[in-house]
Amino acid sequence: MTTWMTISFQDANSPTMEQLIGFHDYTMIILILITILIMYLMTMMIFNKFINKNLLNKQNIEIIWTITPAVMLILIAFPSIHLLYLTDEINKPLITVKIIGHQWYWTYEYSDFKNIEFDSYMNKNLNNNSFRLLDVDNNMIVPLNTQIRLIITSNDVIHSWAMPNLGKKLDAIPGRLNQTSILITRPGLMFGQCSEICGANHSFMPIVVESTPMVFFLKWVSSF
Ligand SMILES: [Cu+2]
Repeated sequence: MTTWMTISFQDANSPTMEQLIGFHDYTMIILILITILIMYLMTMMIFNKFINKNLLNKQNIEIIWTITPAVMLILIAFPSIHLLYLTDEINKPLITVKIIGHQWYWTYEYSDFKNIEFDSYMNKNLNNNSFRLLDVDNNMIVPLNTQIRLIITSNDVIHSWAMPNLGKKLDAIPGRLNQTSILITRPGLMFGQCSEICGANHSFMPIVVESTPMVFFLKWVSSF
């Protein structure tokens, strides 16, 4: 984790997040260009002598300032909706992880493998290598470059399972199963936090995803 990650996006660890960052940059370019254009026009209005009768009210100019913003909105809306539905896609997952929110910890279930099930609490025993308020005792370990289905629910109040560098944030709602899928393209640790105000210790139920090659994942699975 670097300082830059705390003020902007973290490095993308999944194709979804790469696309989201690309869309953010694309939208920001449009926003900056609009801002510059509007500031230029407003400045020019101040120094305008208003000697041209067609400048403020005429059929042609009204068509221009109606069509242009509409085109700009379409240029933003279409990639946005495309990305939204792409993110929602379940791409033939190989394994399924069930994530259950509790006040105030997470439970992970791997029902594909002889009922692996464990709780994930925030780690309070800090040393020089730990991240305060972000480390947990049991990481959610998943294989690399594999389509993984996430089934997210809650046992008490609404929580939200969020992993910024995968571009995922899904509510954990009691009595309801929410489904999404992830594909992790880089090995290592990923940090996230519960993103729904869920009670007194809301800030103390962090999420750690550990992605590892399939060989090591299967070795971890067989250790249960
Ligand atoms: Cu929570």
